[in-house]
Formats: sequence, structure tokens, C-alpha cells
Amino acid sequence: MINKTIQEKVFANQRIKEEEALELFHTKDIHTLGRLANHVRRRWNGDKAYYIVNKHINYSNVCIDSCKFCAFSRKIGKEGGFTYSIEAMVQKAQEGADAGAIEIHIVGGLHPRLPYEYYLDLLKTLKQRFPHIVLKCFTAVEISHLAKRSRQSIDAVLRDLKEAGLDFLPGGGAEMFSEQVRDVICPRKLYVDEWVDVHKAAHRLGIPTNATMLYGHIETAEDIIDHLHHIRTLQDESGGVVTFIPLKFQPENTPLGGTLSTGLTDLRVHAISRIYLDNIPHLKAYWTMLGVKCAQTLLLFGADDFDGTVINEKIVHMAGAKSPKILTVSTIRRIIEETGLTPVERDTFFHPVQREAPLPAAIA
Ligand code: V47
Ligand code: SF4
Repeated sequence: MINKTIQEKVFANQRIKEEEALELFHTKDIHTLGRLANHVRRRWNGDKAYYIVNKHINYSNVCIDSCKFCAFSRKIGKEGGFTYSIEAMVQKAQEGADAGAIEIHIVGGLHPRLPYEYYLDLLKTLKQRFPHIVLKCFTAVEISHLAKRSRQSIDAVLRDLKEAGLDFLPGGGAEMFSEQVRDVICPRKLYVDEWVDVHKAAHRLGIPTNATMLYGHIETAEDIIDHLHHIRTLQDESGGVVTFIPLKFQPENTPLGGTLSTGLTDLRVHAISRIYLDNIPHLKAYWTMLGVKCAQTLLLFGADDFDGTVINEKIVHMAGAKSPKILTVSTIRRIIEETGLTPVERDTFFHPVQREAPLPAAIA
């Protein structure tokens, strides 16, 4: 049974404290937890459940870092490493455009040699060729890497990227902010203050961002609440976070290894994120990592966004995810409709999309 005070607070749209969120973590009363999360979800999004026609492109998996949870990265010159030329990226973006994508999500490794101009030219070329497509590119870690490599401030890098065509920052690189966890799973990665600084700088420049949390490895419930606390504080201060995305750790082929989190853990993490992050409009059930069935259920436990068609994601699939490489729009709509919610096609900024022409058959 969940403490009445917590229930009353959530139903009265009041903020819960960290110790209350922690209490929710230990409850066996999953149905009430779901009702609370659903209340917050409905306050923000009514009965709408969103999806987007998008494409993921990874420009390179060459990376100077060696995060223990990563199956994607390769050291420069090693087998399995790839880096796409700008022409190859344009070709991949064209495949997305041909499939009706209105967002391209681009992230990659921390490449030791790719020149700063590559990133600017990439954005400029894609924006010129596909002016109607939103470019959601580069995690805070990549931005920090570019600042170091080009010996400029975060702010200067973001300004250059924005001028070149950057519209939105994805939420990656946050992993788990707790130092004890970070020291084990990604000891060389930037710490919480720097991750937050990149997002604040982006918000100041009018670039909205997402925020993520990698869970299901060595973290405790306290680590999760600590992570959520940093995200809620960031949002109180700068207000530019659009969607929070819990990322379920995929252990296969990674040095960290381990087993997948259970369905109930996935449910708790999403529901508690929705309840605690009362200042972030959207919560994503990222089906690529959760699996389609679990992501569907989470639409009734706090999530309002089903992400999208995704089209050929690599990071998760190289770590053993068994989810499909793509979902068609009719499949996504059927999945949402079965929950009793209303499917709404959105753009990156959550504006509803009215299509003038039908989508190509392969994606429809
Ligand atoms: O930061 C890497 C994660 C992130 C694994 O903003 C893994 O809409 C699970 O930023 N198991 C990058 N996760 C991806 C990212 C993202 C993804 C989806 C949506 C959005 C968005 C952003 O991928 C990394 C890391 O946390 N990751 N390896 C793995 N084995
Ligand atoms: Fe590199 Fe990102 Fe993989 Fe870490 S998660 S090793 S930074 S590609």
C-alpha cells in the first residue's frame, strides 16, 4: 500500500520529495504506482500517445572512450570500426527522407581525428538538402569532446553547430550521475556538472534537449533518485528539457555484462520518473531497448511517447537487443490504439503532424 500522503500529493499535483520517490521504489503496490504515474501523464498529455517518423544514423563508432556498458565503440583502425563520409551520410538521410522521416537522430563515438569542420559540414549539407527535416544530433559528451578538440568553449561550439543547422540535442551521455556508479561503468566520461552545463548552454541558445538515464546495471534505487534529482533541478533552472528517456541497459557483447532488468523494474523506473519529474512534459518508452510489448504496457504507466519508426538503430542492436530494426506507422498506431489512447504523429517539438501525401508503403 502506498503512503496516503504521497498519493494525496500526486493527485493534488504537488511535488514529491526524494525520500518519497525512494519509498515508491520499494512498494509492492504496482497498481497504485501505475495510477499515480498515469495521473501525471494525463495532466501533461491527456489521452494522447505520440510517435514520430524518424531515422537514426550513427556517423562513426570510433571512440577514444571505453565505457563498460558499450558494445558499439571501436578503437581507431580496429576491425569493425566505421566512419561515414558526408556523402554516405547524405545517402542515409535520403533513405530516411524517402521513407517520410521528419527527424534525423545522429550520434556517434568520440572520434580522435575527425575534424571540427566535418561536424559543421555534415549539418550544413543535411540542412541544405533536407530543409524540412529536424536535425537532432550529438550528445552532451560529443559536444564536450568537440569543445576540447577545437579548443573552444561549449557555448562557442553550440553556436557554430546551431548556425550550421543543429535543431535539438538528444539526451545521451547522462548514463547514471552517481559518482560511485560512474567510476565503474564509464570512469572517463564527463561528470554531472559538465553534462548539465552543456544542456544549460543549449537551452540558453534556444536549442531544446532531451535527457536520459541508463538503468538496469549496477545502480541502486538511491542512485536512480539522485539522477532524477539532477534532471529535475536542471529543468527548474533552465526549462529546455522536452522528454526524459530511461534507457534499459542491453548487456550482450559489453564488458560490463549482466542480465536484462525485469519487466517490473522497467515499470517502476518509468512510473517513478513520471511522478518525480513533474516539470518535464514527456516521458519516452523507447521500444528499441524495452521491446515492443513492454513499451506498449508503459504507455499505461506514465509514458506518453513511443518514439518512432527509428529505422536501423545500431547502438542497441550491437548490444544484443532483440527488438525489430524498424516499426511501421500502422504497427505503432495499432499498438497505441490497443491501450485505449489516441495515437498522434508528432514532430520533434511535439507539434501534431498533418501529412498531405500518404507515407511510402515500406513505412506506412
Ligand atoms: O549515452 C550505449 C546508451 C546512449 C548501451 O534523445 C546504451 O531521443 C543501453 O542518446 N544499452 C546514446 N543503452 C543514445 C541516445 C538516445 C537514444 C534514444 C533516444 C534519444 C533521444 C537519445 O545510448 C548513450 C548510452 O546511455 N547506450 N550502450 C547499451 N548497451
Ligand atoms: Fe564511446 Fe559513447 Fe560507447 Fe562511451 S558510450 S564508449 S563514449 S561510443
